Parts: sequence; structure tokens; C-alpha cells
Amino acid sequence: MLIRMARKSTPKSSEITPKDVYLNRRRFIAGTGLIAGSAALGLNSAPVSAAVEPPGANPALSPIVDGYSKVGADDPLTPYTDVTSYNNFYEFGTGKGDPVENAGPFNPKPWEITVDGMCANPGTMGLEDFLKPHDLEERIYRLRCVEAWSMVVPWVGISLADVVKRFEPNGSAKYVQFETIVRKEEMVGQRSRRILPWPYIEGLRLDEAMNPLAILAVGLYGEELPNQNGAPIRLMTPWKYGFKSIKSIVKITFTDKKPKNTWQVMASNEYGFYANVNPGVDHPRWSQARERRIGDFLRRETLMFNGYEEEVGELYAGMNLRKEY
Ligand SMILES: Nc1nc2c(c(=O)[nH]1)N[C@H]1C(S)=C(S)[C@@H](COP(=O)(O)O)O[C@H]1N2
Ligand SMILES: [Mo]
Repeated sequence: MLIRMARKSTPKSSEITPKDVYLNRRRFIAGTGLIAGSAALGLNSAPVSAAVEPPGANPALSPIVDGYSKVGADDPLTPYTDVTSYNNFYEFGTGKGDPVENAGPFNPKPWEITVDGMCANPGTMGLEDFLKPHDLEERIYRLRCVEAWSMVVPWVGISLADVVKRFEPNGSAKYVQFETIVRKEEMVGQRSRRILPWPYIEGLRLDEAMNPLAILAVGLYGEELPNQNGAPIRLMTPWKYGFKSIKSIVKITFTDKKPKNTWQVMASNEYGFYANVNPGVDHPRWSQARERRIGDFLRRETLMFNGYEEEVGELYAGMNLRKEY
């Protein structure tokens, strides 16, 4: 009886989100000639923080020039409402519903990003100038949280490799470090240092950052990123656990020192630097062999590198992935 009820209240996401309708919409936009580079981004829309806006309500991200989906037929899009109301963003609280509830007052406009460290072209610039040279692309990726739940999200973003090339890291740079904004007035979670040490920090090896799968996302479902999903710009590395995909980035630093990412600092026996999705290496407190796809009833097997082994496996050739987790 209870199981029947649970089934009823958790229908398959494919029944809720008509993926084809969404993709057809994108094709429709392509056909109308609205696809014209990334020029119009972020200039004409209010911040989106509500969980219930219908997909496609915001035209600001229409000019998508390219894009591809690295998901399978068994990966229907997670409904917009779930993507934007079931979140991890400890700056707004530790509950899954806290970000959507508390992120309303956060104002990501205007936004500045600083690029510094071991590179030829450091500087601080507004988000528009940061994005201007880059093409927006749509990327549909699986997102696998270290807590063993997952989603499928249609991101809009720019190639991180292109960003790295543009700022020209020098020969000594080995890593790129990312930092989230600190804004206690608007981010209630940051008023307590017992939640996490702020700012939230993440990092990638430079060759990981150069992998074509890595993007800086500025939107999802064809809209600007809602605050709770990391407005106005966040990392997305789909072969790694979700905590690597740092939100609301204000600083990008090229360095020769391996960044001390926040969750590694919090619990180094549980979270490492690489955080590659690996069903064969369990979290000390739970198995990583399976995951719950949001909207699904039954759990599914977790795939090595979250199913992106073909694209990223080479980056880790010869490494002991049990030790370098
Ligand atoms: N700054 C910051 N970035 C963050 C987090 C966070 O708490 N703070 N949570 C991470 C975790 S654990 C996950 S699973 C993803 C969740 O992204 P989503 O809420 O957009 O699905 O964001 C990641 N990025
Ligand atoms: Mo996560």
C-alpha cells in the first residue's frame, strides 16, 4: 500500500517533462534566426529565483549557437521544478529546500569576476565582458551528487577550455582554483562558519579544466541560472561529484599549488581533490554503487566517471583511483 502511494507521488520524470517538447523549442529558436552569438546574455531580464517558472519563460539565453547532449536514451530531463527546488548550496542553508527558499534576496547583477595568478591576461571584469568572446552552448549532462542522488540538466554555458586559453596560463600553472562570492547580508548560511569555512573553494587540474566536457554554466532550461543553482555563473564538470561544480563564482586563479577544496578541508577522509564519480570506491558512510535519479522510484547503477569515461578516462591513466579519490 505504502509502496503504491510512493509510486504515485514520484512519477517518472519522463512523464512530467516532455523532453521532446523542450528540444523542439530549441530547434524552433534555431529556426527563427535568434541564434546569433552570446551578445544578448543577461541584459534584459529580472533575476530568476522562483522554482515554478515554466521552462523557456526567459528569452535572455536564446542565442545558443551550438550544443550537444552527452546523455543516453535512458536519461530524460529532470523536471525544471526539481532542478530548481532540490538543491545543495550551503551558502543558503543545508536543507535541500533552503536554497530556493532563501536565495530570493541574492542579487547577482551586476557581477564581477577576477582572473588572477599565473597567467598572461589577469584582470577584473564585469560578467558581460567575461562572457563576450565566448559562444553559448547547450549541454545536457547527468549530475551525480556525492550523496547518491542524480539529475539530468540542460545547461547553457561556455567552454571552460576556451576561457583558460583566453587568459593564457603560463608554463608553471598546473591548477585552476575557483572561489564563490561571500555576501553574508544575502547568504544566510554564511552567517555561520560552523556550516562551512567561507568562501567555498574548488579546483581542477589544468588538463581537467581543458577537457571539452567542462563548462561554466550561466543558464539552464534556456533561462538564466536561478539564484539557487549558482547565479550568475557556476562550474559544471559532469564526470565529477556535484560538489566540484562550484556556484556563484567571483574568482578564477591559475596556480602551481593544488587547491584545497572546501569539502576536502572539511573531511579529507571522505572527500578528495578529484571527486571523480566512481561506483567502485564507496564513501566511508555509504555505497557509491547506486544512485537515486530524482523522479525515479528504483535506484540505478552509478557509472564510472558518471558515464563519461570515454571522454575523460585518459586524464587519469595510471593513477590509483582508490588513493586519489
Ligand atoms: N558555492 C557552492 N557551490 C556548490 C555547493 C555549495 O554548497 N556551495 N554545493 C555543491 C553540491 S554538493 C552539489 S550536488 C551541486 C548542486 O547543484 P544544483 O543545486 O544546481 O543541482 O552544487 C555544488 N556547488
Ligand atoms: Mo553534492
